[in-house]
Parts: sequence; C-alpha cells; structure tokens
Amino acid sequence: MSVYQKLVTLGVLLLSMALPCHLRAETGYDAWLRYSVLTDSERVKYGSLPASVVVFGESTVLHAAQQEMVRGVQGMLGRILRVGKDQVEEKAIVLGTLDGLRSVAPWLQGREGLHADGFWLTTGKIQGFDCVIITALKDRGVLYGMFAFLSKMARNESVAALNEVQQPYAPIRWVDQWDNLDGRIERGYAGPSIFFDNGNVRGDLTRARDYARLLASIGINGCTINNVNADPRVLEDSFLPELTRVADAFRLWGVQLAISVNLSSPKAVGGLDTFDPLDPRVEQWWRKRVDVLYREIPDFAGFVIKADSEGQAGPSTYNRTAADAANVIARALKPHGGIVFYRAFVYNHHLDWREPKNDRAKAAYDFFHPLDGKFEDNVIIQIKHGPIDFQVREPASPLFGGLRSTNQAIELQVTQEYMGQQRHLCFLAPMWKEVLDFDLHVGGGQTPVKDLVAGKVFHRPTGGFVGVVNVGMDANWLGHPLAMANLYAFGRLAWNPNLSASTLADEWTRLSFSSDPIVVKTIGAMQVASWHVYESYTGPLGAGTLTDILGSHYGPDVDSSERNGWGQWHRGDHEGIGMDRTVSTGTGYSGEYTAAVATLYESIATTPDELLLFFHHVPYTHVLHSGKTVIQHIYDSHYQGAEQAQHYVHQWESLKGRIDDERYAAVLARLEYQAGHAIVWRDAICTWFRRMSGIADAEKRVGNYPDRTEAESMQLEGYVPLDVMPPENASGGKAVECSPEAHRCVASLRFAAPAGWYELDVQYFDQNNGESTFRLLVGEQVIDEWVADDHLPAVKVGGDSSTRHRTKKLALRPGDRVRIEGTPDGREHAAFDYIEIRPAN
Ligand code: GCW
Repeated sequence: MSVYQKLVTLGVLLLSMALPCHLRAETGYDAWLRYSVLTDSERVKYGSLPASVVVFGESTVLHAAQQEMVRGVQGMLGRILRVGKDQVEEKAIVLGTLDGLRSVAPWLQGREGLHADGFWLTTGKIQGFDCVIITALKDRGVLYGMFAFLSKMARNESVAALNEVQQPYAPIRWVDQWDNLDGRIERGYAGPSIFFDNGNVRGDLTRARDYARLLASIGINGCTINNVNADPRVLEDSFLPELTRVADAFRLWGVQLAISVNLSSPKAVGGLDTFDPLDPRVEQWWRKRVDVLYREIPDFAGFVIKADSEGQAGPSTYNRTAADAANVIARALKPHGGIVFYRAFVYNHHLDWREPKNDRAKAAYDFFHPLDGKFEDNVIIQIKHGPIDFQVREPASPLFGGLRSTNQAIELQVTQEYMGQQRHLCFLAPMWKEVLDFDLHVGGGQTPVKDLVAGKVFHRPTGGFVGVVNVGMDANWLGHPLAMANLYAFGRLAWNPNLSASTLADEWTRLSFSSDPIVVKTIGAMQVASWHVYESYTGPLGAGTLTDILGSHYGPDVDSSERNGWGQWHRGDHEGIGMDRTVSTGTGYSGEYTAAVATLYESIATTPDELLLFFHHVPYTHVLHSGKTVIQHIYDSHYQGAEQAQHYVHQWESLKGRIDDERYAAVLARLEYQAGHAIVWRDAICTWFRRMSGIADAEKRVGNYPDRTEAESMQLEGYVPLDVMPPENASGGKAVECSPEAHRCVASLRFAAPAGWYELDVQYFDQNNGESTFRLLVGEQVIDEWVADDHLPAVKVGGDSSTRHRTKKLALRPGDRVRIEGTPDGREHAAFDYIEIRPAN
C-alpha cells in the first residue's frame, strides 16, 4: 500500500468514526432489521422496558427469538438484556407459547381464537412481576410476535400497555427462488445463488440462514429454493444430505424448506421407464422418495411443480391430467403433512398467431377450471396474478374465480423480470393491491382475490400467497437498495393484504433508512408513484410490456411480441392496436369472468382506460375516457413518465446527508441510469408508434430533439455508422461503432452556441462482452472519462445496452471542438448513439 493509499484509508476510517451513529456505513445487508440506535428523545419511550428476556420452553425457534430480542434491544437502546429461562425473577419480557406459559400464567389461557402462526402481545403479572408477554399457539408465532415487537420499537411506536392480537390472513406465505444448481438464477438480478454453487449446495450457508431470518421477520413460513424449471437431480439420493443442510439453516427461523421437482423424475433419476402418474410403479416411486425425504427432514414443506409448460415434461405425455399428476405426489406427501403446489402457468408457446381466436390469456382457465374439485386436499394451484405473465398491467386472473373446490395461491413476482430488473425503481405493492382487492363477484357478497386465494370464500383448508423473489449474493440481496421494499411488502401483504401501499412504503422506509420525516416522505412518494411511472414510459393502456420478450425482457422491442407462438400479442398495426378479447368479436377471454366482471370488460365504454388495449383493438384515433386519443395518450404518457424518472434523481439528491453515503451513492447511480434508460424507452416506443400510426405528436416532441447531435452526423475518425435493429432502439435508427481495425476512435463536432455553462449527455452502448473506455474532450482538455463496465443484459448495440453518461457544468464557447473518444474492448466496440448539449441550470 502506498503512503497515499494509507492516508486515504485512514481518512475513510476517521470519517466513518466521526459520522453520527445513524449514518454508519451500510451495505443494505441488514435490510429492515437494522436495529439502528434510536435518538435520545425516541429512547425515552422505552425507559421502563424490562432488563431481562425470559423464554419458557425449549426449541431452536424460541431460542432464536430470545437472541433476536437481545440483539434488537442492544442495537436500538444500547442495553444488553439479561437472558433467563423458565422462571421470572424480575420485570421481564416473556417469550413462550400458551402451553409453555400455562403453569405460570394460567390467566392467559382465556384467549381464544388464536390461529397457528398468529401471536398475542400483552402485559401482565407472571410469578409476581410485571411482564411484557409475547405468546402464541406455536413457537413460530412467538417468533413473529417478537419481530412485530421490535419493529414497533424501530418505528418508535409505543410498546407500553400492549394488548394486540395478530393473525395471518392465510396459512401459505411462501417465497420461491428460481435458483439453478450451477449457481445461476433464472430471472435473478442480484448475483449468483445463495444456495447453490457448481452443482451442489454451498458449503457456507450463512446467507441462507440470514435470508430465513429476514423472511421470518415478515411472516414468511416456506421457501422453495430451486428453479421451477427443475433439475431432476434434486431428488437423487446423493442430494438429500445437501437439502438437509439447507433445512437446518432455515429451521431456527421457522422457515420450512420446499423444492421444485421435475415430473419426469421417476424416469430421469428413478430408473423407471415411465413417469406416467397412473402407473403403480410411479406412484410407489414417489411414495418411497418422499418417505426418505421426511426421514431426514421431518418438517419438509413440500414440492412445487411446473409441468407441460415452456418445455417442461408433464402428464400430457401420457394423456393424463394435471390432477392425475398432482394427486399421485400429493398422496405421497399427505401422511407427512406436505403440500404440492401445481403451477397454473400452463400454456402452448407454439400458438398460431394467425388465428384470431387464439389467446394465451385463456390458457390457465381453460386448463384448470374443468379440473376443479379433482385435486387432493393438499394440492394448491399456484396462479400468477394475471392471465399472461407478470406484465406491467394485467387484469386479475379469472382462474381465481374459477376454482371453488380446489385450493389456490396467488403467485406474485418480487423479482422485477418485466419491471426494469431492479435497475428501474418499481414498487409493486400498488399493483398487487389492485389485484388482491379486485372483486371477481363469484358467489354472493364481496369476493376479492385476497379472500379467494386465502380460501375464505369457499372454505378451503389451505391457500395463500407465493412470491418469486430471487435474492442473490449481492450484499443488498436484490441489487437495487430500494427494491427490497418489494420483498418487505410481499411478506406484509401475505400476512395482511389490507395494509395500504403507502403504509408499507412508510414502514419499510423507517426500518430500512430512518424515521427522519423528510426521508420517510421522499422515499415513500417515490416508491408509491413508481409503478405508474414505469408503466407510463414502457407501455400504457394495458398493451402489455412492449419489451424484448424473445430475449432479455428488459429494453424496448415492440415487434418482438408479434408473429410468434409466445402469445404476448398486442396486434399493433398501421390502423390500431390492442387484443380483442371480447366474447362478441374477439377471443372470448372476457367470458371467463362472471357476468358482472365480464360485462365491465366486454364493452369499450366500461373498460377502464388502463386496460383498454388488453381487451379491445381500437384505432389510434379512438378517444379515451380521459378525452385524449390513444395515440396522443401514448406520446404524452411516455414523455411524462420519462420526465418523472428524471425527477427521481432530484428527489433523491434532496436526501444527501440524511442517509448513509454508501446507500445514497448506490441508489443515486441506479436512478441516474434509470433516468437515461427511461428516455431510451420513451424514444423507442414513441418512434415505433409514430411510424406505425403515421400520426404526429400534437406537442411536436416525437422525432424532434433540439439539443441532440446524432453520432453518425459528427466528424468520424475510426468510427463507422451502424444500422441498429430494431431501428427505434437508436436515435435515427443508427449509431457509430469503432471499425474492426481501429484501436481508438474519435467523433467530433464544432460547438456553435453562445459561450456558457452546459451539461452534456453521451448516449453510449454498454454491453457485457467488453469494457470500452470513453473520454470527452474539449480541444485537447480531457473533461471526463468513464468505462462501459455495467452488467446489463446485452451483448449488442440496442435498447438493452443504451446508457446515458452525463457531464454536468462544463464551460463551452463557440468554435470549441467537442470530441468523444472511444477505446473498444473485447466484443464491445465503444459504440454510441448521440450527444445532447443543453444549458446547465
Ligand atoms: O415469465 C416466464 C419467465 C421464465 C419462467 C416462467 C415461469 C422459470 O420468463 O423464466 O421460468 O415465466 O414462471 O415458469
């Protein structure tokens, strides 16, 4: 280490020691369980908190609860509680099940109606001393009660004179991870798997344990650790000890292990020549497998099955039904209390797009509704929230109303596959709430989706909520520090879907950042607006996400949806856009809802604007309820959305000094990136619609960029023009890239505007197959330099890789030579699209 480096290190060290405690350096690893020290005035509230925490009973979960209480109180109040067991000798916080406390607090037994996993926070005398009591039917409930208690303190709520019962809305509150055994995660955006590496379970499961702690703190009780596109090897004998280690890591936090299984396992790893669910040998094979599993992991939760979908094997191979397949496995699990989740995501991805009646949205209902009542009681049909696939705007799946004698769970996607992949801010609670609260009008009275999935409407034995999460090895779990609000909100909604999105954002911000009112207000406002903002610049009116659905699911690519078998069609052409899903003239999808809902969607007059193009094909000139034409709405919405994305940066900058520098910088970098990428989206979608419709933007913004100079029109040395496909993904359809023989390329222009301060944006392409370097020079002076080393889902020039670099406050005068110099690397040819120079304010 050089003397300079040593000085820098010392400086950083001193600086971090000098920071007030609540601004300590943070990676985001602690998420909402930071227990950061409360201010003096906040601490006053807890002056009379007992000095000891006594646990009644013996179990790893209760022990973990006691340890966590010590940790939390120490963090927030700086006091180390005395721990005790089975006996109260002074005022104490008491942890124990109702059973465990029976002999010392018989008066507690009067509390009726506490369900499994529910808890009761109360106060009273135990063995002669005033106690704060956290009790439940089961150990896990005590754990949840303890977390609720600490959460109250962290949010500075009073914990005096508590008497509060909380019951979870539904028994199933699970998360699924789509981790592959080789350590990669399908649709994971935060590094490799915390569970698997190189074909096996990781040696060090610290992160798996810490993940379980986070999950428990929001009431999650099950976790499926491997991809639903399941590797049959998870059921091999040799893999069982590996699974056992994960179950052990989860157990102390009351999270039960589950795995995804491949339906072809009896044949693929079981040595049979069939996996026909009705073959007795197959039945016996599943039974034996499951028995062995439970011998090693007695609290094993169950299996998740994706079958007959996207290339996965399924019962259709033998002309059997999903019920046949689910039931054979369910019967093997039943004696052990295990559950089978059978995913409703079954559809034909070779659908003929020329046939106007074909509609992927109908698949789940068509497939599963006829099987209602044919499933064992420990089968749960796991249904994505909408009928397509986690698009930015979909109606609630009609299948929620189509199953009355079958258990169901809603599948929500925390990982932002179609929502900006944790590079764009997109808080999903408002979207989930709309679906959960949507009344499907099945049976009498109100039947919102949340009640259907919880089994309340048709009195099902089980059901609930599943979130696809995909945390990874990134220190902050999901990549974007603000994305963790989605995991938090998912868990909290699974516990209580009546919580509002703004309450969730508020709770999460207080726990994850601080209770500083400006922080709470600013982050809350950004989060709550963000789904609408994302929707407005990526595809409004229910057309579906207009992304590259054949590849990354990230950047814009409107045409990729059309003329293929995947069925994510929007039917956009020169006349109009939208899928006609009505009964009268379209695919008939709207008829899958009960009459009250079907009527709403059947008619253009009653379909809400935001779902118009999901249900109807209309001309671009169609006038919306808002009074705007469809085409003008599309233009306006993209401009407004992109504008709001620019505004996030300023909102965030207003928090400087109010939150720790690490997370401040990490979030700022993502928001600056998002602001640039929102413009890529805006321009691509508006250009496509302008070209397709032939109708100009009434505001004259589309195709008219006064501050922009196209790279291909600059003076080029070593750089050569490149046609970009699809053309709308680059300004003017073209970019420039270094020619193969060039080692360094230059594009320049002569500045012609008046002297002053300017900001300059370079729109360049950051691929993941090289790390090109860019320099911005004015005359001979190097003004700025950066490396295209981000890890975007992109190997070519286009909408996935297009990235903005901004140089702020730069002095320019007429005649200055502005130069962009690119040094290619690997397969990345230092390509860029345009520069924009505008007066700095
Ligand atoms: O949306 C699609 C995803 C696939 C995923 C599939 C599913 C795990 O693009 O990556 O596969 O959904 O939910 O099964």
